[in-house]
Amino acid sequence: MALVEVKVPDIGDFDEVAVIELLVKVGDTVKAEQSLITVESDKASMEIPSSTAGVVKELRVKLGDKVKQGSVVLMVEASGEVAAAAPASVPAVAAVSAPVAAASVAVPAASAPVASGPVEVHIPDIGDFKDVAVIEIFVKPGDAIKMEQSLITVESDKAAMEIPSSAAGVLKELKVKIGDKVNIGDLLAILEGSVAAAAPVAGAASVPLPAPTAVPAAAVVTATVVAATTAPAHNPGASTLGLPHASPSVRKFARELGVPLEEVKGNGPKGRITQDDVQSFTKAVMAGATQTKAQAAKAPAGGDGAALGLIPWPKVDFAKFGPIERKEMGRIKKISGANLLRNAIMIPAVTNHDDADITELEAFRVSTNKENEKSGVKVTMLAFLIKACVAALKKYPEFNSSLDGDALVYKNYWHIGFAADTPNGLMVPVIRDADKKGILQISQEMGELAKKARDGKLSPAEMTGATFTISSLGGIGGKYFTPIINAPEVAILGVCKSTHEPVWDGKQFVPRLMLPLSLTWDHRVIDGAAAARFNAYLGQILGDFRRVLL
Ligand code: CAO
Repeated sequence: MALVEVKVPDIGDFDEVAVIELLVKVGDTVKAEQSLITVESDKASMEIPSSTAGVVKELRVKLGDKVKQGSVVLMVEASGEVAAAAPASVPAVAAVSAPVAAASVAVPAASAPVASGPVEVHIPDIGDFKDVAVIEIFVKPGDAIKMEQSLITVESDKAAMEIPSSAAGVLKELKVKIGDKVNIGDLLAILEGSVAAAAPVAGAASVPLPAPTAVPAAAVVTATVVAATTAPAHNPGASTLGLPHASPSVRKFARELGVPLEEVKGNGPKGRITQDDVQSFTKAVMAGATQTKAQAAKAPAGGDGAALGLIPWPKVDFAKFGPIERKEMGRIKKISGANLLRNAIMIPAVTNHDDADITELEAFRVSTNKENEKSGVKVTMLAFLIKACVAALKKYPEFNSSLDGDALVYKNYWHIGFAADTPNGLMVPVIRDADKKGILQISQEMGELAKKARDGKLSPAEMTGATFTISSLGGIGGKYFTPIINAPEVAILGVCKSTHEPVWDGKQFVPRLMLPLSLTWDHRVIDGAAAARFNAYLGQILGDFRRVLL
């Protein structure tokens, strides 16, 4: 059986296009017309199909390579079957429809006469496609349009392509809207102003479509053949390649920013990824609110320190010193570990320790629980702490803020997160609008959320949006600790077990129930004096809870 070179066909006006996907590998059996690679210009994505059936023996291109007409894509040991519409004499290739369209929308030569006044821009020859949907509009009336500037994206179930303007000028009127179906020759837009046009102008000049003869004959012949295999990447209904659903310009934009498009959620029609989606994703990554998969893979919970220029993490063969057992960490531990590491490294955090006298408050709590025994709702110190923190956050609003670049975002809501110890690791459910809730309601919600956390049933909504977090180890023990801030919050309160201590009342030592408080704060936002005041105020409230009402 003969070895056949499969080459890039006539792809119209495109000189060099980048290989963005390899759809086959060595050893694969391919059919005639099966797509082999996807190439992309800034105006269209297209697949290069095989003109022959057989077994792939060698790949001659790799991702990122630039190819053009005649470049050898791969070597196939042919089994005899060839693409139906590709005559044996034609190179073993087939052009795709997108380049046909692109070729056909080529703008007139620069030497074309210059016109002024209204100029119609029509949908050019878009190959064999009929009734293609307008899925994206890049311009609006009043915009200054350059020659060749993309005006809209159209999409069939096989390909997506941008339609460039064949003239320059100010956009007076756009004749299509999202969802419209368009065909060759349809009026797309009316421009006004100084225009380089290919046609003599008389009144409302019409910029003619490039003559069909401008399209390479071979491309016209093969377009039909390939229509069936072009760019399912842009077909949201049947994305057989699994490529993200986005227009070529959005792909290019994402590539320039290094954004992995497959990780971006599309908010456009039919889930298409828009430029805004790429921008939002980039912002979220930069703000640390999300990670790309590659970042997550590079930053295991333990971190390797390489990114900080540190010496490598010590690699020790523990088995040398005794029997060991290795267990993979759970998903939650890995995620929280990576977040804690980032927060510990990125935030210039300081911790202030203080004690609050909760003698009376504890007596009140115990009596409340006795009175409410039958209600089934148990009030713990944490519920009072949440309420007390809300009062302190209202008095010192920067503790309820977040950093956004050089600005502080003050939140006029008070959602309090509380760290919950669960079999899967640390989770932080959130009591929303704690300022509007009483102690009993907070206690009840806390009980429910803590149970959900332990059962692994918290929804994302129940774990997000906190403005401040409390981590209480009071039920377990300890004296003080240094909690890590739950970014993008700017402070966190750590609470340990209350104990009776001798306190000097001015005349004598008296036994008082003292609650150890540890407030960690972001020194970029808060200074030491403010932190000391926050703790002191919190202590006053816990010492006399009537202050919450003031
Ligand atoms: N001082 C003394 N006793 C305290 C106390 C305090 N500060 N806080 C709670 N207690 C007591 C409670 O009154 C209760 O006593 P009784 O059983 O006698 O009534 C007991 O400790 C257990 O309380 P709890 O822990 O069940 O309830 P809670 O409201 O205090 O806490 C929750 C709920 C979900 C926060 C807690 O169960 C938990 O998971 N804590 C761990 C949080 C954590 O891991 N933080 C560390 C994060 S940094 O790694």
